[in-house]
Amino acid sequence: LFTHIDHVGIAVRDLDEAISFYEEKYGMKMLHREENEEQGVAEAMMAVGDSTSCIQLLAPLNEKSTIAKFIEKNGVGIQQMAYRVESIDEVCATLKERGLRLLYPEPKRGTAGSRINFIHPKDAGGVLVELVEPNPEGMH
Ligand code: CMX
Repeated sequence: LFTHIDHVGIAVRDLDEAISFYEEKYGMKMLHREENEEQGVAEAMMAVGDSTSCIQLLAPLNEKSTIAKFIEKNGVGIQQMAYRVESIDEVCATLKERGLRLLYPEPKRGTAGSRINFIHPKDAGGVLVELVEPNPEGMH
C-alpha cells in the first residue's frame, strides 16, 4: 500500500531557526521550502542523508493554523508521519473500504505540487498519518 516513509512532520515555532538547527547540528540539506496558505503553514523539507526520506519542518502562518493549534495543545514536536504512495486515489479507496476515515473527500495540494490526504488520528492509533503522491515534476 505504502512505498516509503516520505517524511516525518515536526511542528516548530520559527522556521528559520529550525532550519538552521537541522543544518548546523545534523548537517542536513534543505531540499525545498514553501508557504502553503490552504494548510496554514510555512514549511521546509530537510533531506535525511542521501535517502529520499525527509524531515518536514512546519511553522504556523497564523494563529488559526492547524500547526498553531497543535503547538498550543502539545508544544513543539512530532505532528505527523507521512507515507509515500503511487496512486493516492487507489490507496484512499482501499483505506475507506477498510473502515478508516480520511480527512478530505478528495486529495489536496501538498508540498511541491504533491497530492495529499490524511487518515484521522483517532482511526490510526493516535498518529496523524499523511498520504503523499509526489508530483513527478516536484522534488523527488
Ligand atoms: N497527532 C495525533 N493526534 C492528534 C493530532 C496530531 N497531529 N492532532 C489532533 N489530534 C487528536 C487530539 O489529541 C484530539 O484527541 P482528544 O480528543 O483525545 O484530545 C483529537 O485529535 C482532536 O484534536 P483537536 O486538537 O480538537 O484538533 P482538530 O480536530 O481541530 O484537528 C485534525 C485535528 C487531525 C483534523 C487536524 O490537525 C488536521 O486537519 N490535520 C491535517 C492537516 C494538517 O495537519 N496540516 C498541516 C500540515 C500540512 C502538510 O503536511 O503539508
